[in-house]
Amino acid sequence: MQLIGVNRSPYTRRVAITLNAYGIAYVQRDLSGFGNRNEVRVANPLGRIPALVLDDGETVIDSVAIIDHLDERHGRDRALTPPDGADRRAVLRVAALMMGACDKGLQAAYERNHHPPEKVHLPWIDDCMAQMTAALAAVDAMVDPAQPYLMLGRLTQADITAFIAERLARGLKVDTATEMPRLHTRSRRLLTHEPFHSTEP
Ligand SMILES: N[C@@H](CCC(=O)N[C@@H](CS)C(=O)NCC(=O)O)C(=O)O
Repeated sequence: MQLIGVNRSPYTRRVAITLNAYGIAYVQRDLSGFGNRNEVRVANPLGRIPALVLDDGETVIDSVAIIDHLDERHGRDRALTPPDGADRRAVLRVAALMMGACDKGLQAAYERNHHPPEKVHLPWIDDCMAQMTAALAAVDAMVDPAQPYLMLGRLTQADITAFIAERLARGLKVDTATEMPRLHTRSRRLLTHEPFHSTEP
């Protein structure tokens, strides 16, 4: 199996952590959506990472579709996204909040990095960052420091997506230690676990 993408991308890292958590062997091609677009397009005509090339040559694109495939194929009774019911909805709610937070954080970064300075619209950046931090604060409020994981007493996609969103926020200069202290501490602890540690960019 081949994972296409760099772990600087939160979407790619989510997939890399998931592959590791499921104990799936893979090789990674460190390609960037912006810097290596032509190479990325071979796997994904949109030119975005991540993409996952399966052993039979089929390519799955977009982190949501990739996670869905990995859960279906490798999750069995311990899927990182529960298969149905209230548990599934609860995990998907956190994942949607955290992936939305990543989308917003990256929109803010793109506004700053992909426009000439005179065309950067600061209110848009502020609005995106406010949405990102509001979502992170909501999940921070769900963290029970006495419990090792966010829900169900075990690792789920809620933890993985909260981890990558907190790390992205930190990279975007959000002071998560002050603004989302429980999430910040939780991320630091998860980083000592192999699937998280081994995917550090
Ligand atoms: N919805 C996609 C988003 C993927 C995405 O935005 N990837 C970025 C890197 S973080 C990318 O490749 N951007 C290049 C581009 O959009 O041109 C997913 O979840 O996989």
